[in-house]
Amino acid sequence: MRADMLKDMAADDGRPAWGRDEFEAKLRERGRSYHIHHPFNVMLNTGRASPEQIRGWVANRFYYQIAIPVKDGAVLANCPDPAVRRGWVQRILDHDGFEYGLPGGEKFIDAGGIEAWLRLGEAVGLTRAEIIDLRHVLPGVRFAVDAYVNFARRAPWQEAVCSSLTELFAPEIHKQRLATWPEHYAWIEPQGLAYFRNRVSQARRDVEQGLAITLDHFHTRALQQRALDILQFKLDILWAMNDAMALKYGVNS
Ligand code: AHQ
Repeated sequence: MRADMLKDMAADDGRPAWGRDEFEAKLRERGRSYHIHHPFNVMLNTGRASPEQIRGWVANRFYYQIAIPVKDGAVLANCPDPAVRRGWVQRILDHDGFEYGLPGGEKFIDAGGIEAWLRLGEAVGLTRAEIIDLRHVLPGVRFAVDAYVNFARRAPWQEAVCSSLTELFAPEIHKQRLATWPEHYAWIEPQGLAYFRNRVSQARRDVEQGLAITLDHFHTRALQQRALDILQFKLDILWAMNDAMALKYGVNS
């Protein structure tokens, strides 16, 4: 968005800004369009998905997972504040992993979330090669994910931060998978679900920083509406990914 348009939006449009708590409540209200409610996800988490539908979901969501560190790198590149970057960089480590030397020459290695997602893929019967070469990624998934990365590259870094706030609703969806998949999909080795276990706490930590920045930065009524529109844009990205998968793999009723 052009600077002059942002300036206009920053101008008070006459309506008073919402208080902090009310603004947060308005953001949380958007959870009603979170993809936990998408028919494809409801099928997954109520045990009605076939192995082929689960494999399709894992292979397509891999494209989203590998985009996250690239998106977060764009936020870091656009953000001039070292204190913000210090918190935000953790997201890249969560996904790409990290290692550091220990006294005595040993190394501590955290393989990261993308590796955990590959292990989920193997646990549902995909090969690492067919996940990594993206052969299963659908056009609608690719375009939705690319829209997210390109938004983060071009938008003011505070808007990219705001777009990550779909994670307000993420702990619930990860906990739902952990509560239902072992019972419904006993054929998936339990250690394949490690990614979801790790994300429950990581998402909560992400949201602490992302929500604080959003509540601070979007301080006029017009900017608060902009924040809601950005959150809806990202909710639509997650929804569109599920639409593409539902069309390709079907939704068992
Ligand atoms: O595994 C997910 C993840 O690492 C992230 C990062 C975050 C962002 O920066 O936009 N959003 C997100 C999400 C992950 N998993 C999704 C899921 O349904 O498993 C949820 C998604 C999100 O809510 O945005």
